[in-house]
Amino acid sequence: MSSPIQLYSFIDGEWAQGAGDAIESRNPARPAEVVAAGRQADIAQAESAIDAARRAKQTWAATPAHERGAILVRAAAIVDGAAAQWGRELAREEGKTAAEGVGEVKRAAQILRYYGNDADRQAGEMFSSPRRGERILVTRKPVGVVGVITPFNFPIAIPAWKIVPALAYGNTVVWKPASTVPLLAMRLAAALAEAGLPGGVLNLVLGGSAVGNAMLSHDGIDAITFTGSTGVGRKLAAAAAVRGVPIQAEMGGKNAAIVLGDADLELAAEQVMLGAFRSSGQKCTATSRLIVTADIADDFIAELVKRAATMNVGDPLDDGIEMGPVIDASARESITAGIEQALADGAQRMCGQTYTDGALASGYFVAPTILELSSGEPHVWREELFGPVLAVRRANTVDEAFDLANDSEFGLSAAIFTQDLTRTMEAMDALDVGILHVNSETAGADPHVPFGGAKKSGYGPKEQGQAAREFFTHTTTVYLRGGEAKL
Ligand code: UN1
Repeated sequence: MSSPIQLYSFIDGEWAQGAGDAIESRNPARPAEVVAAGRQADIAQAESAIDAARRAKQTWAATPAHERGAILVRAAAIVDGAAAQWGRELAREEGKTAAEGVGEVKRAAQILRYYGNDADRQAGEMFSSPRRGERILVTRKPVGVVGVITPFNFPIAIPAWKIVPALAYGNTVVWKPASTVPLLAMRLAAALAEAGLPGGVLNLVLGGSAVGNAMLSHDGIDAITFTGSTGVGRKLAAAAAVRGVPIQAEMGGKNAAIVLGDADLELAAEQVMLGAFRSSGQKCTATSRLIVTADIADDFIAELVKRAATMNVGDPLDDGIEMGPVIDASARESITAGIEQALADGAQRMCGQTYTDGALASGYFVAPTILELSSGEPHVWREELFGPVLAVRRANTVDEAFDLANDSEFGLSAAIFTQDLTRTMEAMDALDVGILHVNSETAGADPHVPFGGAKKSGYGPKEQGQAAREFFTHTTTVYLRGGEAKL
């Protein structure tokens, strides 16, 4: 067992020993193993990080977009080069498989490259004017200091897709990552520092909710971007509204995959498995509900149960492992309690035993679980368990399948499996979601297109692509007119 890696915050361009309580991350597959350890920042350090970001903001905003972008592209190369090592560290700290961890680090590099190259593409817009001799320009400026609060489940990709556009468009950042994944946060900050990001432009503050609250109540923060639980997101949104600070909050999902009778069932089974169980179901875009038409239901459910029951669950760093643990003991407890509640409500467990001995019992493992519901067993159908649990219902008609999919307060993503163009086009209209996949799993997101949910999955503007530019900049509309020519 290697000794724990020392943790630091990164404030005003310096690595800083925290002055607050202890912080450590543990390997969720082997909870006795400490991955990284150090001290949290205290409130005074969080405030000095905000001050540093404020001092840096004018110079960074005035730095040509080409130069800002070049730093991000350099950081992309550093992150790419470290993908094999950091991906395994990610798997060790968060619990997703090493292949997913390496893929996630490469995705962070892709995000750095995309925004590094996008920064100088478009500086605003120009319109004609109803008045002679005039043009109307819409220029874009950074909003200022952005507070970034990120979750555990994508320890480097989600921070990248918030921090990188914020920086590309000229903002400075104060970032509080989830306290379970501080090592990967340090890695991303180090890559940006090594790439030449000036001091104070990105400040990493390790800590718990006290640090988040300090950011929320500080006048120096001009905007907040958050991804995490619905409960926390709503509290942050309320607090930001009181202070008049713009907020972007990505929250829960209860995403449905719909499988129609004419679908390519081999493809559908493969994709539903990936959507439900990759990252142990810990994605806001994971497939947690399956709606299958009655004509194929018996065979399709049996096929999924066969695949889930034989999945290779274990230490994410071992070869051939398909699913690792969930993040910590409280996640395992709440997911297990959700399964018990579903069974008490009348759901039928098709697969997913409880691990009672060996490494799977001592690590935070939850077996891939499929529950068939006879009607709307309320808890498991509506609440996001954020674990490897798939709730299945049968539909007699396509319309009923669409109604069941919409039967949720969330509307992040959905998937439909069919070969029928007409049904696909109906689904595009009928399904109330921010992201719709046709014949692919409910998870996944590209940096150049909007990401975010309908209904209560999100609050405020969406992320990524042009949507990111909208959130991280504000516009000045300039009525531009000359005078009488003198020369
Ligand atoms: C993905 O589906 O690959 O927290 C990304 C989450 C989402 C990101 C999903 N904000 O899971």
